[in-house]
Amino acid sequence: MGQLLILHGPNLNLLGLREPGVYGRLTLAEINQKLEQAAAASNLSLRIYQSNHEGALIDHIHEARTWANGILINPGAYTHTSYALRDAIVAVGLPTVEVHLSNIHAREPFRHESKLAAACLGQISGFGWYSYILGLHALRQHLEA
Ligand code: CA2
Repeated sequence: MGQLLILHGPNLNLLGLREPGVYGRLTLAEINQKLEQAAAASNLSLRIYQSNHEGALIDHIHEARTWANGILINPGAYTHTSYALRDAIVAVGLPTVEVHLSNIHAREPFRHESKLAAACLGQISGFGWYSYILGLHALRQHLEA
């Protein structure tokens, strides 16, 4: 049994409503439902949050120190800018996987760099909603090993 923090960053609350060609047709609630199904099958429990605010995301990472075994995060555009999120991940020391719906390396040059990736176990990018499921399994495997 493990407990994971699932964090969705800015604008991901709009999933399914706009830009389905880039981010897919599923809403955030539908992605969360798929995560819950995958977690139940793997004997994991999840606490899931979305925020459009960098500080709120950092607060969730800090709190995770007291209860979580790992973190799965889609930092949205903060991926490319936030040294503060990277520092928070390093500070709590929890195994963290970075996920993206789109393949950030095949998009605009500013999306090719992640400020967080080096602080994470790894990065999964480009598989749509399934990136989250791959990330969850990667964390589970890490926790079991
Ligand atoms: O591909 C991803 O998961 C991203 O993290 C999504 C971010 C983007 O800034 C990253 O470079 C890659 C953007 C999320 C925006 O979500 C929207 C959803 C619906 C409509 C518009 C934006």
